[in-house]
Amino acid sequence: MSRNERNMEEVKVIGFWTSPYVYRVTWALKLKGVEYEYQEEDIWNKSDLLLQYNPVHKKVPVFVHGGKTIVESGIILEYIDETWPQNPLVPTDPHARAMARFWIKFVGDKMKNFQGFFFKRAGEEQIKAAKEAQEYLKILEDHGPEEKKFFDGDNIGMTDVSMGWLAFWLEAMEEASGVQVLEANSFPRLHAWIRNFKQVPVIKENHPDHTRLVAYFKPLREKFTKPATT
Ligand SMILES: N[C@@H](CCC(=O)N[C@@H](CS)C(=O)NCC(=O)O)C(=O)O
Repeated sequence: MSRNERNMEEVKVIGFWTSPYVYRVTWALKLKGVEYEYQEEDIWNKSDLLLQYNPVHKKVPVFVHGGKTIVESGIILEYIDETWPQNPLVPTDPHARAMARFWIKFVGDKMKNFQGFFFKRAGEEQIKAAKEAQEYLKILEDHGPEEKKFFDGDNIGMTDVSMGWLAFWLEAMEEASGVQVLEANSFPRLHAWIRNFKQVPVIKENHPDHTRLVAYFKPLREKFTKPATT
């Protein structure tokens, strides 16, 4: 099968509306202008289809192209960029590519450290977790774009879409928990990046609704922070 024929095959994304990992994939497809079918999954009541498509991790996103399945958002992003080379999402320079991969992995691996404060009850534990989140945010701040608009340069790229949770999800978690970690004074580069990111038409037109996200997070937080009954 030629590359052209393969590219024309049906693309499907199985996702869940609150998932920043799913948005990584749908943003990338939209930035490339690739048509796809979206199927909503309930991650709290997983379908047989999800278990069949992703038997190892049982998570979304699941990406299906021409009947072949790929899971793990970072791997899906690379596949998308290789399969549809228009509007490249990673730099061509091998070192810059390696660095982009490093940051994407860092953000994915450390998600628990960034979000810990949200899952802690008010008090010492929460203060500690908020400080930890800020230490990790500081790492991104120091690496963040100084002269360029985006992590990946002058144009939005794979690192930017992978950091997208900072722009929408973190804000909703802060509101739902009443704890602010990403203060404008301490994180000026990240705030500038968020403004630039939100102005990209594909992002502006496709993101989870803030009010709906806060309403989803509030009971979730209550569930996780409820004192254990004996
Ligand atoms: N490393 C995975 C993480 C995906 C992930 O954590 N997905 C969540 C939704 S945000 C999920 O499906 N959770 C269901 C579960 O953990 O059972 C990726 O990058 O795709």
